[in-house]
Amino acid sequence: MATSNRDDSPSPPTSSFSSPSQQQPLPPSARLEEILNSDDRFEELSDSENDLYEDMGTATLEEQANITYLDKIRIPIQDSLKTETSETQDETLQIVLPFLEGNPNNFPLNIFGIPQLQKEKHVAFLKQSLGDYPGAFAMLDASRPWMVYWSLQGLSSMGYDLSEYRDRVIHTFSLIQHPSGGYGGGFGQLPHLAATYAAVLSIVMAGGTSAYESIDRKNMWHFLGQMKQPSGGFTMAAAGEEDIRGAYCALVVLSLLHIPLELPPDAPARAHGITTFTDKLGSWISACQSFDGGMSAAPGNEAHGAYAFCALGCLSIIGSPKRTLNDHLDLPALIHWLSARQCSPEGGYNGRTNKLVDGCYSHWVGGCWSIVEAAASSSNIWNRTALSRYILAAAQFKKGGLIDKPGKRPDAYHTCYNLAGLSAAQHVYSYEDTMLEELGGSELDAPYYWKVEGLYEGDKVWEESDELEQVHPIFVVPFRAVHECRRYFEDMRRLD
Ligand code: FPP
Ligand code: K
Ligand code: ZN
Repeated sequence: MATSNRDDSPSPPTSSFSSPSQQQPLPPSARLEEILNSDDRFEELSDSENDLYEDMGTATLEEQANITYLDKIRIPIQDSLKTETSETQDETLQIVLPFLEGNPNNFPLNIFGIPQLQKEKHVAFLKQSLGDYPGAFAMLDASRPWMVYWSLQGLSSMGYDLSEYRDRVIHTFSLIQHPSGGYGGGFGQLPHLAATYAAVLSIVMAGGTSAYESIDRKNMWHFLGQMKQPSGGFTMAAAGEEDIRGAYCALVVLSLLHIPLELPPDAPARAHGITTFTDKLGSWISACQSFDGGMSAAPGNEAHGAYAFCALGCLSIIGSPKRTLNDHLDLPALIHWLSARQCSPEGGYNGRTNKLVDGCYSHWVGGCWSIVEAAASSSNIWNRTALSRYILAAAQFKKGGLIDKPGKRPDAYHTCYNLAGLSAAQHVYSYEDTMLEELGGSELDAPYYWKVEGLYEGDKVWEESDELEQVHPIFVVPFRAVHECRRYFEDMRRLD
């Protein structure tokens, strides 16, 4: 693979296959070298050969030739019906394959012949993303807490010490904490659960007494009380949409800050017989499971991988995953749906049925597996190797930062969630049900019984220098930050 340095552009040759007579059973690396050094790969199939493969409704010869050097990844059988969806998928494959076959970015390769994780470049990219933005970014003003969270989490996953950012984090979020509780996107903006989630996680990553004390927990309790709905779910903002992001974001904040489960007296849901934050929550999440096994934003909507993570994260805060996932979900159906999100031969995940691979789903879908494995009897039910290969080979931007797919620009969001997915692939976590039974089981303490088993020891495509830090499976920040925060608030009964 080291010899692959064809050209710098992400556009692939119009056709890259070898004729049937050349398909000798060579080891993948030798075979790849042969193909890359030969002009035959640009040869067209004869019309009759093409027709033959099209009539069969299976992978074309071209696709089958690619199989040879995409070791262990198989191309699924395709039907011959052409639609906008199938054509976009075909185009995407043509864009992605050269990055899996070769090394168009000319990155240094690891011992597996895969591009090394460009940590220095990604650190530089994220540090820059914490700086100033030109005017064209004004529309992202309400997402400022997110940009802080993605950047800090990405940096910490690469082992970068965040202490230089502590004072800035405290100052920034003190200004955008709303006087009535929760956080908005910026000074003067109304509180919103997504901004509040990103703000709290950023403060938790910064860590320390002054960071924790900057949060007004009593007002937070009131704000969250306003979001709780008679259905059992949560809205994202006052009179805003009720969806599963709200349920996950609210439970993350309630658990980390150890806020009482009892709703504040002024919570509107009380008029409907709801008295705690967890009332009817499990059954509301149940209703978000769609006919195909996936999870949707709200009952009746299309399933999406990002919502699957929110659902599993939320259920894992209200109790042990083994209990809550099996009580409230058709788990085999969800596992089936999640498995179908891993694209072949790309190796990365898409977010929903018949859509395209995208690096951010490395976390939204890839991050579901630790939780699922804690609840199901099976383990090793996802392909960590293929996902890591997509991230390292296709989702690193040449100049730093990570991306959706080749040809796209990097941003802090895709950088954070590609890295979270790679970390999830590299580490094995388990859940300590017996510890929870002995020591806890109340006040949303379920997410504090995760244990690190160690590094994944199966088929690897990463070496030591490509390894990332452990990331908490539920809170998506470092373990240490999670435990220090909850310890700080553990014995605080009073809210003021
Ligand atoms: C579709 O976008 C994306 C969605 C419907 C959901 C996005 C939500 C999240 C990524 C995160 C939610 C989580 C929290 C914690 C707030 P698209 O149509 O552009 O992408 P697609 O084609 O890949 O589906
Ligand atoms: K997308
Ligand atoms: Zn994306």
